[in-house]
Amino acid sequence: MADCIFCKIVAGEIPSEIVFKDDRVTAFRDIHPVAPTHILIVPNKHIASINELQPEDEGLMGYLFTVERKLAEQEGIAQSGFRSIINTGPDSGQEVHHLHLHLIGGQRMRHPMG
Ligand code: DGP
Repeated sequence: MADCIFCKIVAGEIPSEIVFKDDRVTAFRDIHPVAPTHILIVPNKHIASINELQPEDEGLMGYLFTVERKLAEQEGIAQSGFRSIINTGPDSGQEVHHLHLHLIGGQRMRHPMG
């Protein structure tokens, strides 16, 4: 997608601190971290949000979480715990319309549901 900032990061056209990359996904540090570890894991192919997922994306979505587990171990937060967030649409506050999994950890967080 020509105007997608995360497609440009995947393509290496915009600099970012990439922590993992292969033929299916790219993971890089969030530009505005909310915790000591804040990594975004994105599919290399453009998918705007969960609303646009197709049946053939099932394996890819599972793989995003496999990469997240490895990165949590790499960051040393697998045992202390971490939060996984995927925002979808206006009410969630989704700002970038390229599906991304937030891996957030390294500090104690308040429960998000009140
Ligand atoms: P969301 O609200 O779920 O769409 O989160 C978008 C996240 O993307 C937000 O935490 C900030 C991050 N972000 C936006 N632009 C850039 C960028 O150019 N580089 C990096 N590394 N992160 C970005």
